[in-house]
Amino acid sequence: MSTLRLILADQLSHDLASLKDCELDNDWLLMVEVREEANYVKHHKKKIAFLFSAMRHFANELTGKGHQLVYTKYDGKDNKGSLFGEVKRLCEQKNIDKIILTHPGEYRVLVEMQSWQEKLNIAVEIRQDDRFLASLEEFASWAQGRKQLRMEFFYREMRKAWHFLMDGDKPVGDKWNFDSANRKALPKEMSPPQPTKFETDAITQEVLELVAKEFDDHFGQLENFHFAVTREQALVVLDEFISQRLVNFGDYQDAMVQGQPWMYHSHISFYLNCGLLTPKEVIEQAENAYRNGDAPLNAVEGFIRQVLGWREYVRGLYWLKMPDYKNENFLEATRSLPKFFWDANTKMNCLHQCIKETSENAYAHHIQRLMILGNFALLAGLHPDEVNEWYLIVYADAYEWVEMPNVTGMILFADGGLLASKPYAASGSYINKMSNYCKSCHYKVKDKNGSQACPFNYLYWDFLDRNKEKLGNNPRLGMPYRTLNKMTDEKRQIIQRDSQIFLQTLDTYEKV
Ligand code: FAD
Ligand code: DLZ
Ligand code: SF4
Repeated sequence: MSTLRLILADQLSHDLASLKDCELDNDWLLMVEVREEANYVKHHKKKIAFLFSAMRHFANELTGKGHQLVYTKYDGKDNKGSLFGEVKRLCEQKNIDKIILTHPGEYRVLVEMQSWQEKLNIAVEIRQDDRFLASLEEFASWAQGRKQLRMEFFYREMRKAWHFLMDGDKPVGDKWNFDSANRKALPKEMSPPQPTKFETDAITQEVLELVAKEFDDHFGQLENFHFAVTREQALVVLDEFISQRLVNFGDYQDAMVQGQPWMYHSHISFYLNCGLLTPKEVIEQAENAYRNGDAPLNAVEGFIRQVLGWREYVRGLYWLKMPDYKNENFLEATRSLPKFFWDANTKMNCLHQCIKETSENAYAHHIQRLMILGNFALLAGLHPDEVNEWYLIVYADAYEWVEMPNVTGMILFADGGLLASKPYAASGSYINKMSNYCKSCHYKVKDKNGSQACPFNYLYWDFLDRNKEKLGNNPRLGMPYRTLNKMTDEKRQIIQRDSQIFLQTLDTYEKV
């Protein structure tokens, strides 16, 4: 009798919970490329290529360590097309009396796994995913009894619990948060370094050909694939971030520059989320850079907050609130996703640039996802289901546990303020301050109304006006609502008229 241990595409870690206590000669490891997972949303071509290549490399490492492993390729002749189908097939072929799994990253996969014991009549053990720094129980106990689940307070607890960036029981620098120093636009003379790129090897080449053939109708470009596909390569990306970019990460964290999709960000979310890097090692390296005098505190604290704070927090929130979280739509948004989210064919230059780069790279940095794409989705009242699906498709780091709280909670305020204390809504002047997109735009960022005016300008006020009943009492929106209330009726009507014309044109799929 032996044990089957299934390893999912985002579980590529040698010290994975379900690999602990594995008996080399007795147990069977299973990794599968399946139609169900690759098509339940039509993932970006680069995302599929990245995961399949990283899976194949990881499988080779495991067999190199002496494991017995069955690997099902996507175009394998007997591929059953689903996780369950492949697990069942192996159970029938080998003498399996137990299945060991690591907790998956998506609720639908967990529900599926929980049905296997009964369906197969074989014992199934689902182990906690201990690659995260907060267990689901720890998050739930932090959340219990709190009216508001603010990330900032969770993050402080995590700093203390793990003793990251602490001097005794005090935060280094005597402050928990250095965000106020992290909102600079990029000076013209500065040019961020190129991202770390890798040549494709024979394994990746084979996967690229497979993806070109099988996923031709999926979003995004496959050309210029340069992601890391092994832990060794992912460590190089991390090293280069720490030595070349971290120093400027804080200052320019919110900056956007046309033609610079990578900026001073780390580009490690792909690797953290699929298991090639661990959050602990990433945080330790960043802290060491500060302690060695190689990076300033605002950069290091800002970076650690993303990984130790936001990343752990959104995971805890997702599992605490699922499955209801999926149906949240506090602002009752109903509009369909505009076609330009797929083809970048819009006269709004900020959106055009961010969608084009997303298509090319399966990546956009945080402030593009939040303040350009997300801000537009919020102001235009796009339906949470469609926005969630789009974000899950287009980014190579997207799994529901991290994508959904960022979309439903952070950008759409669809959870009514569970995650964010106010909607991240902004007019064109914010975008103009933090980027150079407006300089080459068809629309005029300084114009507030009329056919030439930046649509973000009137949509911003129209959004507040439309949602006054639900947002008017939010203490953090006091200022804009006071300004709105002081506007003349005529001004408000002009805002409404411009917004209606714009949104109706959007609905007809005409170019805006
Ligand atoms: P950096 O800017 O260098 O940040 C360092 C790390 O911090 C990231 O690698 C990531 O692991 C973590 N991090 C930063 N912000 C967040 C956050 N808000 N939530 C969780 N982790 C965070 N991140 C994903 O990993 N997958 C997603 O599907 C995803 N969808 C998003 C959707 C929206 C609408 C928004 C606003 C943000 C989303 N993010 C997502 C968070 C963030 O944008 C990405 O983690 C980041 O852009 C990845 O690039 P980077 O590795 O260069 O990050
Ligand atoms: C995203 C994805 C894709 C594209 N393909 C596979 C696959 O073929 N096999 C697999 O095990 N996982 C895949 N995944 C990831 C899953 O859909 C799912 O998001 C995570 O495993 C949840 O933890
Ligand atoms: Fe975007 Fe408005 Fe600036 Fe154009 S003018 S780039 S639409 S913010």
